[in-house]
Amino acid sequence: MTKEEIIKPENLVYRKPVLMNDNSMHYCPGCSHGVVHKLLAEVIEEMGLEEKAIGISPVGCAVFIYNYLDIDWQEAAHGRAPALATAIKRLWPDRLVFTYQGDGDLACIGTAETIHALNRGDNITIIFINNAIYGMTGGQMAPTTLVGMKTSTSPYGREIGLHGYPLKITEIAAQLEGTAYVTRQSVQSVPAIRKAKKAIRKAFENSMSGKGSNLVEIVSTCSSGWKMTPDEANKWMEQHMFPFYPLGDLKNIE
Ligand SMILES: Cc1ncc(C[n+]2csc(CCOP(=O)(O)OP(=O)(O)O)c2C)c(N)n1
Ligand code: SF4
Repeated sequence: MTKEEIIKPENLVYRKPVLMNDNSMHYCPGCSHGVVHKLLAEVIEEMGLEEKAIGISPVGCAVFIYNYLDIDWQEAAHGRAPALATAIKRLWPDRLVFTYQGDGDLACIGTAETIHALNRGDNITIIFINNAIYGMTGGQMAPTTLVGMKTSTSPYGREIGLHGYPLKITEIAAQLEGTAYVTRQSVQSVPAIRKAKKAIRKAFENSMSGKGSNLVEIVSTCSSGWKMTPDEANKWMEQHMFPFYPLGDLKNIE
């Protein structure tokens, strides 16, 4: 009897996406990165784009994303992923080209690349993981760090007078002529994960049909950097991140 015959479709509750290989992920327990990786794999498979997807991997905790999803990847220097995505999409217009970036990568080191790539309206998607700090390097303050939030470089909390205001780069992206779809999602619960998956699918469909550039922000947790348990981090995110970074579509050009 084959595996397919043993696992009858009516009995199947969950199947790991084929694009996700068996390598153990290096993320901390409760980290949002792994959930988003799974959604990317599911959407790419469901769209039948396994052979057409090219991801640009970030510098940050998700630097090894290419070890987990079996699609084509190109590594970019810190912050430069959107510029690289532009080049790749122009060379291969029939490919699904997306970047995967943290907030330090996208909203600080690569602010210029992010804004100009989105404003050019190239048919790319940016997946933006906003955990409000620099996770990989030890939880330093990022442009997205909330006012009053303690980090390793703002031990008394972010102060507006000293550090300025948190940057809502997704709101800026929604103002740009080149963007087609700009949305902010999260992955801390089953309903949230379903919505995030739909958002990624829409962005990828736009990228393939030539509607313009797309930004999907995922408000995320960094349990290690925030020094919380995974459960505490999810609750903290809901209480503190969501009021400042409200979820939902900011722009959707049909
Ligand atoms: C130009 C440059 N500046 C700084 C670094 C060091 N660096 C590597 S990862 C990282 C933080 C990444 O944070 P983020 O993009 O928010 O991703 P996360 O780790 O939180 O997922 C930094 C500052 C670098 N590699 N290159
Ligand atoms: S340090 Fe933060 S972002 Fe990095 S793997 Fe751990 S929880 Fe995830």
